[in-house]
Amino acid sequence: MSSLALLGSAPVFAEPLHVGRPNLGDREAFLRRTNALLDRRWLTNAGPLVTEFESRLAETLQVKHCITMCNATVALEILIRAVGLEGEVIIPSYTFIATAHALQWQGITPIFCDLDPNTHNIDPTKAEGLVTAKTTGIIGVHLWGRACDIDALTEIAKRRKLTLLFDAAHAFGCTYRHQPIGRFGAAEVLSFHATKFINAFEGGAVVTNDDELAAKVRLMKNFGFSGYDNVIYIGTNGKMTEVSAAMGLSSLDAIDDILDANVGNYESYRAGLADVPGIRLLEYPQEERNNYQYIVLEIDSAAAPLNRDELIKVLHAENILARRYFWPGCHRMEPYRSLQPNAGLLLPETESVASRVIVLPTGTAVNATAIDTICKVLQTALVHADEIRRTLRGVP
Ligand code: T4K
Repeated sequence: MSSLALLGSAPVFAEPLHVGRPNLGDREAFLRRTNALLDRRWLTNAGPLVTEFESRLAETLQVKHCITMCNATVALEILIRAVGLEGEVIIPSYTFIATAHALQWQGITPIFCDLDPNTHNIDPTKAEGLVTAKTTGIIGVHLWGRACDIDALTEIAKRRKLTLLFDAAHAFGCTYRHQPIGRFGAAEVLSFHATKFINAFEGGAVVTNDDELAAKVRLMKNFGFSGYDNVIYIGTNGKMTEVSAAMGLSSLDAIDDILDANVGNYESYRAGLADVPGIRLLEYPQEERNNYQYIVLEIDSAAAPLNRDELIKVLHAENILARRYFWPGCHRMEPYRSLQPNAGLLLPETESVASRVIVLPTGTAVNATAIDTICKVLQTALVHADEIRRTLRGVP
């Protein structure tokens, strides 16, 4: 480590180290596909690369239908509409804001459910407690690629006659009971945003085994067109472009390399943070597959001499742009904060976890040397906690 700013001198990294730096996949394969699509002059609207991407995704996930979209948010919006959700839908508050917005955008009220602190996922028992006469569905989110308690949610949804969907934006390549995520509930939604495990610049998909639902979603993402000049359903424009599919396919080609890099990075963080008091690296169940796309720390303020927000300031001063995902929880963001000002009263675990989490850089853009430095920054910060706290408070 050449220098350690600890809020003072030059940062330890000259250039910012971002969370979510894209995995570029096989660059040559991407350029070959891009040249070919330019030669074909077929740029979007169900082109051959989108078709190939869809069938490779369906094959990988062992699911009958994969309908790609321009991003996961639009995929969620379309799916929510296609299954006919209305009234109230139960979701975790601890998720990216898109899960909530996809409902509110269409006049459906997201009802925020607390999480299970052991998994960071929606707590099924608490979800059932939120069901009212207006509830039409539950959307579970497989946060950090760790599956929700799908069995419990499925049982509740069946008994209470609710539609169950999953936001699987984090969970491509992950399993539940050894089966690929993508086949559960009525349908699941994937994200191929630039920051995701597999990326298509921007992209998403609805995956399902339901033939009728798949046909409806496919119509809805293309204005409801069924052949030339024939619109048979209300729809929007949710299509993925060919260049996105080229990137998605090249990402898929490189999936083993990306996973190796993520797992290697995870092990480096584990070794570097093993003996650091108050810092716990979130674990992924060994019996399931995960894509290790998120390095999640929980800071225990009782055991660590600096709290989460103080550590974030130290990391940022060193050009390590760690994130506080998904702080402060959807219920504390607009419009939900104004519409449901008391929602937090039912979300103690969400509030607690959201105040403890730090997400660190990983992926193919990060190497073991950089991770070693990041871990040393955290260790050193905790050793110098008193000085740092004084500096942060502006006390000489
Ligand atoms: N559901 C869940 C559970 C989700 O997490 C998400 C998205 C969605 C639904 C919706 O999926 P999409 O509609 O996006 O397909 C980022 C991503 O934009 C978002 O896709 C992702 N979740 C979320 C967890 O992270 P922000 O607001 O943090 O983005 P931003 O601009 O701060 O970028 C994140 C980091 O990545 C920065 O450190 C910079 C770095 N970055 C980003 C891009 C785009 C790069 O280094 N290069 C890049 O090209 O949301």
